[in-house]
Amino acid sequence: MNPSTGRLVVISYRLPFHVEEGALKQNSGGLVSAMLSYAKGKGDGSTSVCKESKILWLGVSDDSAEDLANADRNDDQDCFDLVPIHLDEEQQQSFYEGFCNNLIWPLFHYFTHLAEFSADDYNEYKSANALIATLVSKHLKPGDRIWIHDYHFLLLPKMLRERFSELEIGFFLHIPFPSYEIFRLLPRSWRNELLLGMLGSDLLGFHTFDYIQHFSQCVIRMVGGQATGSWLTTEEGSTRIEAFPIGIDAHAFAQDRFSADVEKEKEVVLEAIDNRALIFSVDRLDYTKGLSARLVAIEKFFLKYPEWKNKVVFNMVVVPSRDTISSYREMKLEIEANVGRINGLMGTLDWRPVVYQYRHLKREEMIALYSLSNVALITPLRDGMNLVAKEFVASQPPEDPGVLILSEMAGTAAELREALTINPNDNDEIADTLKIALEMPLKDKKALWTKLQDRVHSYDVFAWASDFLHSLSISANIRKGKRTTPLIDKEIKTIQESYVASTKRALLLDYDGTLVPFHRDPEKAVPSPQVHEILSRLCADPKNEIAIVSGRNRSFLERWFGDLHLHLVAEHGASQRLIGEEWEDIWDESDDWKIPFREIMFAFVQRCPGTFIENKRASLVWHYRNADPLFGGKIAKKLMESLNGALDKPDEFCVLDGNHIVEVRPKLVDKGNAALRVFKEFKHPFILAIGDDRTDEDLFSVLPENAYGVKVGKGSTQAKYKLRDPSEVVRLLEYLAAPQGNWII
Ligand code: GDG
Repeated sequence: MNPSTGRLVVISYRLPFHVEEGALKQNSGGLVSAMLSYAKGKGDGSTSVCKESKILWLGVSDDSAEDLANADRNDDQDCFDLVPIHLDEEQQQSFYEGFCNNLIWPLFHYFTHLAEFSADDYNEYKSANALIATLVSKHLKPGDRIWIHDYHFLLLPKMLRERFSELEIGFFLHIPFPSYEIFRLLPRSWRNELLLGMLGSDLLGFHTFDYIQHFSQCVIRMVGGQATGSWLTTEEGSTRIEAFPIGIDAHAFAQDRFSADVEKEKEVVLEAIDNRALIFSVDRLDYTKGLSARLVAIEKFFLKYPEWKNKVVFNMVVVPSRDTISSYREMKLEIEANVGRINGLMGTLDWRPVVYQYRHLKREEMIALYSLSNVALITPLRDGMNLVAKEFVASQPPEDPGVLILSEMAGTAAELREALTINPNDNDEIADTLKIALEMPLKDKKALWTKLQDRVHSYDVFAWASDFLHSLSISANIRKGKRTTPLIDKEIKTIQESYVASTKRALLLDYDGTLVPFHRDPEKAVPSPQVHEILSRLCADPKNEIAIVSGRNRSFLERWFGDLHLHLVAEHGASQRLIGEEWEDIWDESDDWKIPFREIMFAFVQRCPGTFIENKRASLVWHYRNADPLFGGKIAKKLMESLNGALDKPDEFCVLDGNHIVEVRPKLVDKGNAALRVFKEFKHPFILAIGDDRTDEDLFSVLPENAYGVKVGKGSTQAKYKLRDPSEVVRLLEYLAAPQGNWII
C-alpha cells in the first residue's frame, strides 16, 4: 500500500453514535468521548483530524448503514463515516457476552473466580474477529492507518497483517493487561493465539508501564519473544510496546463548568446538600468498581468519625449496566441493601448519609456534581485507567478545589501522583483518608490540585491520540525496516536475471534447515537425489563457484557431497576442503582452552535448570532454550559477564550470545570468516548466500552490498530476503539451474 491518504480507520466494539428519531446520538463510554474530542480538535481548528479526510469508524450497531448515513448530524459528527457491524444473536451471545464479558473482562481485572472458559465462546470470538477482518478489508484504501481498540479484537491485528503486510496497524488496550500468573490461566493455544494476534500490530499501546511489563513477560515466556528496548520480537516480526495513559478533553470540562445548563444543575445540587460537604462517585454497575466495599468504608467513616455526621453527604451514582444478568442484579441488590442499612442506621429526618442514584446522568449534571464535590471517592478494585478521576480534577474551581481519593488499583493512580491513594480493600484507610481530605487546609488542597490539573491538561486526550498516532507512523516505518518478507515473484525474477547476466557467480549454501529440512535424528537429514542432482548441474556450470558452509563434520559432508565440484566448509569453518584440494584443519588446537569456560558454564547449569553445555570441536555452547525464558535470559547476561571476565586472550576467542545460547569460540571459526577465507574478496558480480539460523548471520554480515542474502524461515535476520522453507530453496536453485522454469510460490 502506498501512504497516500493517511485516512484514520478506527475499529472499536461499539460505534460512537446510534440513530434516534432520525438524528445521530452519541453513545456513552470513555473511548467514545476521547475519540470524539480528538476528532473535533482543540477548538482552534489546528488539530482537527477530519479536515483532510473523514475518520472511518467500524463498530457494532443495531442501525443500518443507510440509516446511519442519512441521519441528521452536526459538524462534529460529520467528521465520521460510520460502518455498522451486524452480529447475529448467537455471535452476540457467544463472542461478546461469552468470551469478552464472561472471560476476558473478569480475568484481565483479576476476578479469576468469575472467568468462564468455554471453547465454543473462543471459537465464536475467532469467527467474529475474522468476520470483522473481512469487513474492514472491504473498506480499506491505500495508505489507511488502522487503530483497533480493546479486548474485543485481540486477534484482529494479525488477521489484518496477514492480508495487508504494509498496513499501519495500531492497537490500544483500554483495560489492564494482567500479570503472567493470571494470563497463564487461559488454555495454551488460546493465550498464544491472543498474544500473537496482538503482535500483528506495529504499535501496541497500554495505559501504564505495569501493563507493558505484564504483556512483555507473557510474550517472552509463552511465545518465545525477545525484548529489546520498546520492541518485542517474535517469529512473526517486531512490535513496539508503549504506555499512553488516556486523557480527557480537560479544557472542555474546565470551561463547561460555567455553562448555563451546568449552573442550573448546580443550584439543584446545592439545595439538596444544604450547606453540607459533598462526596461523589459515579461508576457503571460492575464488580470491578468496588461499589459495596465503598459503602462499607463510608459506614466505617461515620462510625469512626461521628463528628462528621450530618455534615457530609455521599452521592453515589451507579450507571445501569448489564442488569438483566443475575450476578449484576445481585450486585445491585447488595448495593441497595448497604445503602438502606447505612441510611437506616445513621440517617435523620433531614439528613441521608448516602444519596444513591441508579441512573445515567446528563453531562451537565456530571459536571455540576464534579465541580461542587469536596471529595471524589474513586475506589475500583481494578481499573484500566479511570477517566472519572481526571474529569473530576478538570472540573474543580481553582479557588477551592476538591480532593481526589483514588484506588491504587486504578491505572490513573500511576499518573495522578498527587491524589490521596488508598487500598480499596482497606476500610480503615479509606475512612481515615476521607477525614484527611475533608479537613485538608485550603493551601494544601490547592497545592495538590494544581499539580493534578497540570497533568490532566498537559497530557489530555489530544496529546494521547496524537502521541499514539505519531508513534504508530514511526513504529510502522521501523517495523518495515526490521521485516524481511518472503521473496516475491518480482524479486525471484531479478535474482534470476542477475544470475544469467553474470559471468562469475558465488553461491554459499548452508545445509541443515536450508538444503534439507530438520529431522529428529540428524543422521537421517540427508540430501534428496533431487538436491544432489540440482547441485551437480549448478557445479557443472564453469561460471559458478559453490560452497556448502555447514556445522556438520567433514565426514558427513564428504559422504554426501564429496563427489561434487564445490568447496566444503565443515563445523562452521573449523575445517575446509577447497575445490580440487584436500581437507585442511583451520582450527586444530587441543581442547585445553575450554577448561576455565566449561567450569564457569557448569556452575550456571547448576543454577539454572533446563540448561546444558554442548561441547563442539571448536567451541563450547551453553543452551538455555528449555529454561524459564526470563530467568534464562537474566542468567545468560551474567554468564556472558563471567565468561568475558575469564577471557585472557580476547584477540583469539570471543563470547557470543545467540538464539537462546551463549557460546565461546575461537574468532577464526565462524561462517563469515570461513566464507571470506574461501571466496577471498567476493569479487563475483553475482553472490547468493542462503542459510537459516544464527550461525548464518555471521555469513550474511560479511556479504558485500550487491549480494543476495536469503534467510530461510521466520525470525529476524540481516539477510535482505527470506524463503519459507528448504523446499523453496530447492525450487530457487532449480530455477537458477534451469532458468526456463516457472516460479510459483
Ligand atoms: C474503559 C476502561 C478506561 C459515566 N457515567 C456517566 C458518564 N460516564 C462517562 C464518564 C467517563 C466514562 O463514562 C467512564 O470512564 P471510564 O474510565 O470508566 O471508561 P470506560 O469506557 O467505561 O472503560 C477504563 C477507559 O476505558 C478509557 O480507556 O479508563 O479503565 O475500563 O468519561 O464521564 N457520562 C455521562 N453520564 C453518566 O452517567 N454523561
